[in-house]
Amino acid sequence: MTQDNPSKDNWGTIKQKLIETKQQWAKEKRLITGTSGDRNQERLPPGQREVKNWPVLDLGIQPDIAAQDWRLQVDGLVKKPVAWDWSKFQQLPLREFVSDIHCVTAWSRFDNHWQGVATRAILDIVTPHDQARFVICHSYDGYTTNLTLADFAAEDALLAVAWEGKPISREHGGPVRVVVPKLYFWKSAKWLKRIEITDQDKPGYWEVRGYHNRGDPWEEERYGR
Ligand SMILES: Nc1nc2c(c(=O)[nH]1)N[C@H]1C(S)=C(S)[C@@H](COP(=O)(O)O)O[C@H]1N2
Ligand SMILES: [Mo]
Repeated sequence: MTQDNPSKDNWGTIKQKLIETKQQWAKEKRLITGTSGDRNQERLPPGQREVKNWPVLDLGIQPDIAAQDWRLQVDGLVKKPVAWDWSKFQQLPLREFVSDIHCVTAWSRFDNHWQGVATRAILDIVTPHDQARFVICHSYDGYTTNLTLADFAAEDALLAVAWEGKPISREHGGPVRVVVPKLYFWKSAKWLKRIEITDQDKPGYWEVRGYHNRGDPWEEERYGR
């Protein structure tokens, strides 16, 4: 990859190359160490290295959503679908969370302090039907990612509004992004727009491009099904 500082009009091309590179990694099964880690013994999952900064990864679009235009829809197989605007969303209970980030491109970042709404609190409000098994997250940049309802409902999963005491920046997916710490970070949708609860799995942006359907870092579920 080039060390040059790309000019603004090169940005789309550069990001396209990044997407192609990541797709190529899936084909070549890059970074696979072939081991599984013990999440109770080691902090770093297999094949990962710790970084102190927080890298930005996206598809070349960083949506800029004004508070008055922002909506979050939660729908599908639920008893009470909702469409919150910013002021309604503010009324949900905020909690503090601390967790590590593990990106499939091999960087991990420890001890991120988040503030946000527990995904369980969201599910309690909308109340999924008994047939519900999957959650599809849809974002303002067109990105999607799929999770099982159980993974989405993990006790440490949240819709984050703040990181290290400050509102989530636009580049990191603000105003609201998902954080599911137990899975690779591509499962954590930035610029969240819609949470679809379904009985059918729908592989998302990276999942249809060779990335693993579940993405557990400790099992090194980087690629494949
Ligand atoms: N909406 C959206 N969410 C996304 C992505 C994206 O391109 N669009 N990229 C994913 C990937 S591959 C990663 S590693 C993380 C990166 O989040 P960060 O830029 O805050 O580090 O967001 C995930 N969520
Ligand atoms: Mo990623």
